[in-house]
Amino acid sequence: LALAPVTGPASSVDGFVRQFLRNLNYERGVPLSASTPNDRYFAFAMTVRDYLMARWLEDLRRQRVVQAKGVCYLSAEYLLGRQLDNNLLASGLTEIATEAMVACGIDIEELRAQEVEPGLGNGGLGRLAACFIDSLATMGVPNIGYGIRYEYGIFRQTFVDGQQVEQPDAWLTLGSPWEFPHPEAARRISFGGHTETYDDAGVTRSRWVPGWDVLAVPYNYMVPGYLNGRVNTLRLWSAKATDSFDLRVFNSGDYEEAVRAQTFAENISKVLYPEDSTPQGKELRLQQQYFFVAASIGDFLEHTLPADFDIHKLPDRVIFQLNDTHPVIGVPELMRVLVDERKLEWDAAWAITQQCFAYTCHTLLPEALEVWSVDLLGRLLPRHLEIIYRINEEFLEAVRERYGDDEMRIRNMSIIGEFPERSVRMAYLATVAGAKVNGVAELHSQLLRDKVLPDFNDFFPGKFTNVTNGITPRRFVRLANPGLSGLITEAIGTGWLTDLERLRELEAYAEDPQFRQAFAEVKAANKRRLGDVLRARDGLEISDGHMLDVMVKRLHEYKRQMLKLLHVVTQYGSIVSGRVAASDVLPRTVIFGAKAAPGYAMAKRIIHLINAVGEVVNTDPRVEGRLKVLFPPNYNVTLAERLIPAADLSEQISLAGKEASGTGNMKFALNGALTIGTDDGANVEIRQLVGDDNFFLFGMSEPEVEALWARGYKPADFYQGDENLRRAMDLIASGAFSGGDRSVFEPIVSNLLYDDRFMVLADYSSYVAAQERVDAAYVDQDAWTRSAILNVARSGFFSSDRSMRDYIERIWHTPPLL
Ligand code: 26Y
Repeated sequence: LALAPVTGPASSVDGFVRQFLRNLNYERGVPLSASTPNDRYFAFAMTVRDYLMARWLEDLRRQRVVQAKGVCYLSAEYLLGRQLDNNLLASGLTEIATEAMVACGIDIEELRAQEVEPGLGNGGLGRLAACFIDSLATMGVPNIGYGIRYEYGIFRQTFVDGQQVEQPDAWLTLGSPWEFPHPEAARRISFGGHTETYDDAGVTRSRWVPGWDVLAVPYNYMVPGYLNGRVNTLRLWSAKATDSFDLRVFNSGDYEEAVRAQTFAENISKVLYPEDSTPQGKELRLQQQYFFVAASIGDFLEHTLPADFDIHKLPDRVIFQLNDTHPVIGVPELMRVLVDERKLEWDAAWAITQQCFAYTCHTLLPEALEVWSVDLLGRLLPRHLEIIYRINEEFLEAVRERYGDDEMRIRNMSIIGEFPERSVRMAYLATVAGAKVNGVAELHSQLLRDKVLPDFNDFFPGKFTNVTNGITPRRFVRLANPGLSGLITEAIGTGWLTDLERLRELEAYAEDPQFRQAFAEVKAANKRRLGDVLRARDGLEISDGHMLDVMVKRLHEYKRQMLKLLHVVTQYGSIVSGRVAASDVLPRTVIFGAKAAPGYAMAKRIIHLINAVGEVVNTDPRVEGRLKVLFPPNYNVTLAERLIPAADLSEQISLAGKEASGTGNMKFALNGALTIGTDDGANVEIRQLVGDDNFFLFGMSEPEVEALWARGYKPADFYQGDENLRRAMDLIASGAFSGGDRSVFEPIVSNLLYDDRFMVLADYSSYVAAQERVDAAYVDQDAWTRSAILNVARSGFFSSDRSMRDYIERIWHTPPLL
């Protein structure tokens, strides 16, 4: 009786109820009658956990016994979203659990609402990591996801007078039922100090004498596969002061100072940096990176591998996948462990290292490529800097051997950049060290090869490859859109959720009027469901019969929320000036969701403008309610799961050549929204698959963008040359959305007129024309629905299961463990 059952509780309503009550009583220490909703949520979550536990322990055992090659996914971000429904789905418990709550007289919706989503990521990159670990578990591929357990995730966004105000995201205040702390497995992570040489049996070696250290405490999370009885592990590290800090507190005369030192150590995992494109070069961020990467590599080598493992065989056991440059400090770290601790020869260590890492790049913006000043890196990680220098020396030597003393090329390829200060180019280090380098969509990978890293592509033929991103259909179709999922299963049976290409079988149903009607009814129901959520959450109303036009993503100039807004202002202007009768405007609700990095002034001003335009447009009686702009604050995974299934139109309108892939674009297509988009990122592949008739393409292509830049881009010419554009810009400049104050949005207007790095004005006319095609198409609801069905049917390629298969085949060589 004292021991937990090895096989988990019986899969029955009765068994679930008993386990739930047991958890409520014994884990929460409350009787049902006195329990809070949070108590009941915890007990409920723990019950789901209990079912998964035997599987998890079994997988951990199996992976120890089999010693197959696995993937260590190194990512500074995991944007998981809520766990409860996902874990219910994966364990096949949804029905039993629902009935069990009914039997207890508990409202399961109230429990669901208790869960705070762990927002441990900024956007696409973090959500991609979460989709990937879901797919790996579902495919039975051995995987550990390693990352950071930030105490505060991405900030909670509120609006005050239309302007973004950030609130801390204290997601752990009430604890989390999904995490398992393992303080006994804490690892000591060192920083600072200096290096020294010493004589090791006649060989001069270098070693690191660190200045201070912290403890990395692992927290484990279950990553259940979908109905396959497999459970992988996500291991996130939390920083804790070591006893040397405690001793300092105890011994020092300066108690306050000593406590400050302790706080300093624990700050490392305190907060997620909310910037997602312009690295700030902040020391704490480098501390975070080294902290989690050193802990993860050490953990894998010492904890996951057997004690007698022959380290030369490391490449047979693991691939460390670098999610962007954030974990790249792992490269010199593995070298340090192999050379300094395991006493391998440099060349042998380097050969191993080069096989154990692979690097995924997620950007094309030059300002987003991470660099660390040599000064800072040398202060924080002196031994790692030495190692980086030696890697660079040997690399440049090889470059010289190949090309001769081509100093220009050498300077361009050096891992150490000289301007504006001496710094380590992390993307170059990753490229030199990685067995493979991949971009995240076809176009992106091609531009990476040809434009961003052409010298490296030339030097390392075959190193560059593509893996187009994907999304998990479990969360973003099955859970987010139960109506559509039911319809699909009714039509083509089960199986599509783990073999998404089977959605192709829906193509025939696009021609079936009954199916089209059912599909349209699901969309309508999803809109009502979204309406309920927005009303309760934000007091916002969605009008009946409106097309839902949705643009949700981080706020960035390159993503061009301003282009969408100029279209809104154009429509508004034509109504109030009387050029178009309100009754002739197709009713639309435009929904924005976007967080701006707190230090990104222009992005915050654009948020302000969107809210200001919404305020005016939504309340102007001349509009007759036919155009609305909604901007629910704090867009996150939970809101995405409601918004995306309700959308008619998906806005993917970045300047061609700037969005590496996009993944929201895939989620919309798979939920039956039509895309209006540029030929950028994965839009290119979406359009190829769904067909031109089912996609609203506009704007310049990437080569056209390049050509216009080369000719000399003058945005003011486009302003002068297009009456609609002029009117829209003038309306904003006139103070129409700022109570007559012309200064508030002037920086936006003048930036567009005189700089416009992302060519909003150049693509404006093409965009407005495409929106007119959208309007015309939407009038024929039945044809629109047919296109929407074809979008679903032809987007199976965008399952993250397929992405995983591509990684396995092209990069990892880690087959599923059967
Ligand atoms: C260095 C630090 C400031 C930083 C932090 C986060 C830099 C970048 C990021 C996040 C980047 C990101 O989310 N990139 C997006 O990755 C998605 C997944 O591959 C792509 O779909 C998307 O196009 C890309 O912008």
